[in-house]
Amino acid sequence: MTESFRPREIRGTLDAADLRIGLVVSRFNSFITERLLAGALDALAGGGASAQQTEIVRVPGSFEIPLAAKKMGLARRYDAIIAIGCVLRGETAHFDYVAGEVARGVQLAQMDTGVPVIFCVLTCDTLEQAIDRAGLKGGNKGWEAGLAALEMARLSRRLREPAAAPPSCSGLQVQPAPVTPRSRKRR
Ligand code: INI
Repeated sequence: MTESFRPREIRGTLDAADLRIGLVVSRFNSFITERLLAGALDALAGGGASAQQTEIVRVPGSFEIPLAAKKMGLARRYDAIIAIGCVLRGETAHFDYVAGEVARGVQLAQMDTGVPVIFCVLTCDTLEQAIDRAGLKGGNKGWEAGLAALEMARLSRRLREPAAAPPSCSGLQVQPAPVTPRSRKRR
């Protein structure tokens, strides 16, 4: 590849100015989810977000996260949404159903609404693993989610700008097809 081949890169920044961020937080395993929430808020505040730009929606358990996230996305109130939950493996297959459905549902929520939904749902075998990821040895996944939310919110805004189109397309204007009597739908 030649030195001169430097395509334009489009990235999101971590600047929270004028972004609106929603968080949907599961009460189940709140010992963990509250720590993840604190980490996420830290990251948002670090990017310059204020409390006025941020809203928290509470749901009973992780299984309820996808519906709330989808409604939040459809409401067009937020530039990004952070989904926070913690699913711990028990003795039955319940874990697999809840963990699988929340992951699938969160992905569907962002694909259906076009609003980034950051996946901050821990799926752990033990409480110790969850504690490690909620601020102990493994850092705080909530903080990582906060950064991801800012970056995806900014990136989404940039990708909506006309300037994000490749230069070769910049002069291209798509004309709507002329409406003729033949193209009109017959009733
Ligand atoms: N919800 C969780 O968020 N984490 C869990 O570990 C969990 N377990 O293990 O049961 C859990 N269950 C509740 C579930 O998310 C729903 O709230 C409930 O089934 C009602 O729909």
